[in-house]
Amino acid sequence: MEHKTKMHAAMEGHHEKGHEGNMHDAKMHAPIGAMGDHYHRKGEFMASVRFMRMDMGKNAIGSRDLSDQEIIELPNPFSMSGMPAKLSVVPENMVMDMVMIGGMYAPSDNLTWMGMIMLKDKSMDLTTYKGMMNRDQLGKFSSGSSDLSNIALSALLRIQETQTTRLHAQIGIEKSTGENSKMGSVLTPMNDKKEMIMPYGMQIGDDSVSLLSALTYTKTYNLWKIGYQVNSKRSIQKDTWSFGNKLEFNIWTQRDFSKVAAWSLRIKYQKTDPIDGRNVLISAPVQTANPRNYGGKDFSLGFGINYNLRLGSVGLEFFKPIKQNLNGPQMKTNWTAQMGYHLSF
Ligand SMILES: [Cu+2]
Repeated sequence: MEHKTKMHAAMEGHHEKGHEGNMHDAKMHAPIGAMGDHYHRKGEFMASVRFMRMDMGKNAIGSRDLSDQEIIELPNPFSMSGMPAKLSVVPENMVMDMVMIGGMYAPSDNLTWMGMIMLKDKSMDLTTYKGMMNRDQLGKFSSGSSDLSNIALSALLRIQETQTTRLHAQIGIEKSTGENSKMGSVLTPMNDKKEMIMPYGMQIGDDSVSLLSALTYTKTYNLWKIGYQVNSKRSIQKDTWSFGNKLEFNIWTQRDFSKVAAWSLRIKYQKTDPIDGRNVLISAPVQTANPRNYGGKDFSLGFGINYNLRLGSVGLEFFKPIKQNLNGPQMKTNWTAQMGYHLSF
């Protein structure tokens, strides 16, 4: 402990008042993917940056896997002139990268402000099949979008705190700032290239305002910590459509395995509604053009590590779905990874 810098000591002291024997405590922050998991002491600031990657691929309806051949037998709900009667373009895989830059400040022990800026990059590979007759594969193409996506501001309110437990609520507003009708180049089932508005899932924003709310409880048992969080994001104002409302339950446990490091295990249950509303210009013989083919329920399991540096701390977390129940034909999530850095002062 003698090597500790003044700032490091001050920061940990603030975080863990009354835990003199536990100054080097890597579990003071929840697994890196959990948001709004802690509040601060009066006068403290925290800056953080997180990177997330989500990898999706293979299609399913509910929890039943679908081949491309099964997908192109499904009806195309948009019967515009010249459009095939069946789905003809199949999403094969998608990668979403996200950067989150966050700041926290506590004007009092009972209130912490938390602000966040999110940037997203989405890319997808698709296969196009002939619209009718023998349904041969015509080719593959990719599309992508990238932008500042959301800005959020929340208040974290301390409800109850003891030597070993903390209970707090979050209430906040999130504004979607990313474009909601970006164009992309598509290989059509007529075997030509066409510029079209990309389907909902490839849009960075939905131009909506959402209400964020959460309740978090943590309890420390010496080397162990257990956390529970329920959080939701609900759209309260939208343009013509918005991404579905979300409800999430989290339970995590963390254990110190050295003076500066802790591992974590997190179980997450998430329920996402289909897209609300519609942009009539988004119509193509692809599953992602149908607002009902979004959302579902999934259970996933995450493993993570938090590590305290001399200045700040780093976290890593890897998630794998255990069970997914998807609304309509959709790509499944393969895995999600997050890494981040926190600095309090
Ligand atoms: Cu913080």
